[in-house]
Amino acid sequence: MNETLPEGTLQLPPQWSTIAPEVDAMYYFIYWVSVVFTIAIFGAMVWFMWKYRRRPGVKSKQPGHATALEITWTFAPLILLVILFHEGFTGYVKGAVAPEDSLEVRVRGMQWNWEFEHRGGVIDDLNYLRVPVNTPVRLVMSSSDVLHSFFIPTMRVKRDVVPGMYSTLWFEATHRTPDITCESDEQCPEAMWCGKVPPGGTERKCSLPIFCTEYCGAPTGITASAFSEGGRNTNHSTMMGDLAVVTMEEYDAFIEEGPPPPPECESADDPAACWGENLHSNYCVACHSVDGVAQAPAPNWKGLYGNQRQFADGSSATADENYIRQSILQPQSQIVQGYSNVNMPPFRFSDRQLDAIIAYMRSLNE
Ligand code: HEC
Ligand SMILES: [Cu+2]
Repeated sequence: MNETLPEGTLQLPPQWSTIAPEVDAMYYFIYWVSVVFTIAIFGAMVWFMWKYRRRPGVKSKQPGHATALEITWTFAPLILLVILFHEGFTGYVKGAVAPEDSLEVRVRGMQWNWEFEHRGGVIDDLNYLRVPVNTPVRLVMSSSDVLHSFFIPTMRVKRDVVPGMYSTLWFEATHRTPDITCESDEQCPEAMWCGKVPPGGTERKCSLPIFCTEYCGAPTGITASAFSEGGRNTNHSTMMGDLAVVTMEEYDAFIEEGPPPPPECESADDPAACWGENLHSNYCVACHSVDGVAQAPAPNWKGLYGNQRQFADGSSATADENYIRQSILQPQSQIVQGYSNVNMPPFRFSDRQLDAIIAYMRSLNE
């Protein structure tokens, strides 16, 4: 991809979204109105100070009434304010209401990470958002704990993420982010930084920054210096994310395949089982043990694969691959006997991830 990237101005970062030119036009309009009025008002003040300065022998006269002048200075600003309101309001509505055909991505803010969930329940690596280029994307955002605020400067979007309610915003990216590996921010194009290693990758890449602009709490004893060592998201001021704009084909491939396996599993003896172990420790360890002993609050995984299962409704089945898939995707379809009082949440994984979990379960039997 050799397309030229947008450039910023002295005051504003490059325009990466379709709405950015309008936002900036509004900004500059208000800016220049302020500049002109500041100069006019201060100029008039200084000029009057000089013109009507105190002089010996000159007595001040009572000012008379100037109807034309009074009407002018009442209505001229009024018209200006009406224009400003109209422009601001239509712009706001446009930014608030996503186009019908928008692609939807769920965003969850939590202390101190962003989690992104895509079509089909595919959850990407924490703090990593990928969106297709030239496609309106609607973010449906919620918070698991406190008030956060989602901000992408280059897209000109920002909205509070409030506990107990959904908030939304949308944008359409106009350029694909170039593939540049990096070690420091200076190696990246304007307004990009050297982001984290993309899921499944091995090297850091330039990305567009995502910020949380709400003061969403800070643990004691952790400093922002962790940030400079590449370790982000250790407290409020480092609650950041990386945005990658990809092509529609790349995006679809990602949804199809799901997130790639962790790179450290590539060299493992059994890469699938390694990935499955990784998933277990991320999503399942709270309930499922793998030591063959603990049976609460959920069945132990050791010895599970290939075993005969008894269900609460009296039926039974062999724990083969199909059964395990079904148990993960629709846990309530067959409840294991003795476990009717704990509800396993439904998980949505890609086929590759499900295979990895099954491979891990099998490896536990060896
Ligand atoms: C909140 C606790 C909880 C979590 C988290 C959880 N499970 Fe479960 N799981 C259960 C319970 C309880 C059962 C038994 C009842 C049932 O069959 O639904 C169960 C049953 C299963 C079974 C069938 C086991 C058998 O003995 O036949 C499989 C397979 C399974 N879980 C896989 C997973 C995977 C994979 C994950 C992580 C991605 C996971 N579970 C996360 C609670 C949990
Ligand atoms: Cu936050």
